[in-house]
Amino acid sequence: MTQKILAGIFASILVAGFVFYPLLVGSPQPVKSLNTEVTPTGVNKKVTMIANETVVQIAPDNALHPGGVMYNAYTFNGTIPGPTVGIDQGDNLTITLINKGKLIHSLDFHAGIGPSQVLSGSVSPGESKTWSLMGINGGGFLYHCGADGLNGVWEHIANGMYGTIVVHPQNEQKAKEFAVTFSEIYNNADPGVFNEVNGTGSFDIGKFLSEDADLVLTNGMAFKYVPSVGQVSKLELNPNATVFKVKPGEPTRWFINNPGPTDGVAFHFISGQQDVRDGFNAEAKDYGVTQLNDENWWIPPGSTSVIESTFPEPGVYVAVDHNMADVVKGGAFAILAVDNSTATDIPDGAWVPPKGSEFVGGNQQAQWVAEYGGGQANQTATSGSNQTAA
Ligand SMILES: [Cu+2]
Repeated sequence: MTQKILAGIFASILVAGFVFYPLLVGSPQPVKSLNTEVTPTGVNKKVTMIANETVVQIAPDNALHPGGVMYNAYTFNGTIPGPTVGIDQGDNLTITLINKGKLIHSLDFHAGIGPSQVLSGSVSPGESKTWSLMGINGGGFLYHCGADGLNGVWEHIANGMYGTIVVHPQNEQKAKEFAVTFSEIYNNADPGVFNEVNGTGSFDIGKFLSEDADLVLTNGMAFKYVPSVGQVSKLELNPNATVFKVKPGEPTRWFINNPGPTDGVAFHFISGQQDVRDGFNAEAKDYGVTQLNDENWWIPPGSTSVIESTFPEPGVYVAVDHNMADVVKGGAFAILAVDNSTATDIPDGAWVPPKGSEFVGGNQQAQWVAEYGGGQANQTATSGSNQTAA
């Protein structure tokens, strides 16, 4: 009997040894998760995200919204959306979340796997948190505030706390890249689409629960990239709009992010078709091939789709959320295919830190243009470790 007990104890120690072996000797290399095995690149990029409550303009002054629309937003780094973060497959990303606001905020990075990598946990006003995640699977992913342990997460997302993180896969093909986030606003100061808004608004939970959005933003503003509609009878939508520019026939890649908070995006290029590159390929080194030559791709809330396309003829193309109510609310952007487009003519808010570069995101777009304005923007730049963006 004693021998059986002793044998049982030894067997338990042996099993425990196997179970805890990785903890005792450190993580084995390469890193495996789900269907992907990736060898770490050794590159450690750093990004700082500052959470705050900020008034921002979310619609231009036009006939639909006389005087424009101001809103009591919640933001990362002062803008809706927060900065687009870019890393390569196998890179380590160290994130510091600093809470300069009056409310509890947090972060949830869909690019990671496991709570220790994905979630910051609640960060109180005046406090900060630093943690790391590894980019195992390539793709575009949403990040967003999770409020205080999900308590109020709907309001923090509805108020603007989200952004895109791109994990460039190992075998990613070169293309001109853009990030565009479609999102809804539920504004208690907005009496309706065609009425003047009564001052600076805030989150309207009644409109939110009945899915009655006032605006659809593209990178933080309705009609941000749409100067006007109408060929014969013209309606000015945004005199300050910049449009996307591409060369005719040039490969382009679009990270279309939909944080919601509740509505999907029926994404379509007018006069174009698109390849949907969601997921990951069998070798786990490139984007998947979900649909080729697709006309319209449904992006549910909480998701980023990777869309590739070329625009063969010179001229104007328009990307829309093909739900027409969402077009009225601002969910569209214009693309001009023109020979004099350059590699660095990326509109405000749409820049993606390129693969193999030292850039992480944040406020680095001007620095990137200064370094690569000669047309080398999508070429591989110097890789390094400990790259930082605020
Ligand atoms: Cu928050």
